[in-house]
Amino acid sequence: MKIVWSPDHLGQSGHVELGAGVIEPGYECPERLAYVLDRWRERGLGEELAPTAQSLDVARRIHAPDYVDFLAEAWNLWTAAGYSGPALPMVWPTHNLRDDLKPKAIRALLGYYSFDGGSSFVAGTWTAVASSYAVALTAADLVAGGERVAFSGCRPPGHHAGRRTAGGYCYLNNAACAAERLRERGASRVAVLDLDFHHGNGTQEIFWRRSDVLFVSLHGDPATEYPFFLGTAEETGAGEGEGFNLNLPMPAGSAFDVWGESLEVACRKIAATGVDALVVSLGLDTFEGDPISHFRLKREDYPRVGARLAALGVPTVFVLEGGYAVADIGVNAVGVLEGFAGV
Ligand code: SP5
Ligand code: ZN
Repeated sequence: MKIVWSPDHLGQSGHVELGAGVIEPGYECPERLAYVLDRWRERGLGEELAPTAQSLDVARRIHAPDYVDFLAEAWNLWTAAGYSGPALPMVWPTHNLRDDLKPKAIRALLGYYSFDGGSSFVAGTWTAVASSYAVALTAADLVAGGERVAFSGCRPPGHHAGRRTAGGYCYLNNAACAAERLRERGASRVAVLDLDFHHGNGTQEIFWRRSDVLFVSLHGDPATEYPFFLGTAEETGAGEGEGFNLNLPMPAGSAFDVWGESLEVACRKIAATGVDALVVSLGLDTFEGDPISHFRLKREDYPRVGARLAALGVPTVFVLEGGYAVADIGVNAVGVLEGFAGV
């Protein structure tokens, strides 16, 4: 198996997030990928590749082009306005405010282009975001070129990023971009299976009206779990996309007996739909030791997940999403991959 990753992820460091009653250091930290790489090497899983140069064309189709331009410029606009320290949004165009009024001030644009205070900007954010995107597209290219499977060591993650909004530590939606690349390289239908603890609201939004990309997500019930405002079972897609969105929310506290059954439902949906390629949004925040999430998967469950996914028999791109029990993320991510490979 091949892993694609870039040292440019290190630019996303020193950022902060707005939590419940606190602004605190980002849970989504550089050590996360270091632990994955350590474990990858320890287990001798295979070759490490740098991403190939990627234009932003796919990002500009998946996202609003002006949003992509904003991500690239946000830090420069912030410092040019005289601010220092991480750039956090503070006003959002929600409910009965107008979301078609595009303000000029950077302190307002941050809210125009986000849905929460989880995705702040520091000097190296854009470099890291662009590298994370290139990592996912490079892995998709490997699979489009005939590899059975490839792993994208993405940082920052992507599945909360919508067409025009950052949030939940995400900026560009790496998994959605990988799916789009697989489509462009000849797959007639692709599934994105989101295994992160949190609902992949961004990916759902992006493919909501599309029948060529099936979105299936296992996650904590939005009644009590982030991102709260999307992810119920009755959301099934619209227009052409009706029937191509499947949400499988589960109560906080769910362990593998419950979660594994949802995985089975998800896999049957994917098999019944018939897809030429699979993108797995691989969050490891389903782990029992995760500090911000509330499922109870154990270390020994992860290889079983990988084995079940391999049984679908579809070329697969894994994309790293969440997972904040930093010292365990490597063992758990590599556990999925080893289960997939049948090691
Ligand atoms: C990619 C991904 O997994 N994003 C998750 C975003 C979750 N954002 C809300 C987290 C709130 C953390 N506050 C916890 C405080 C405990 N001290
Ligand atoms: Zn998550």
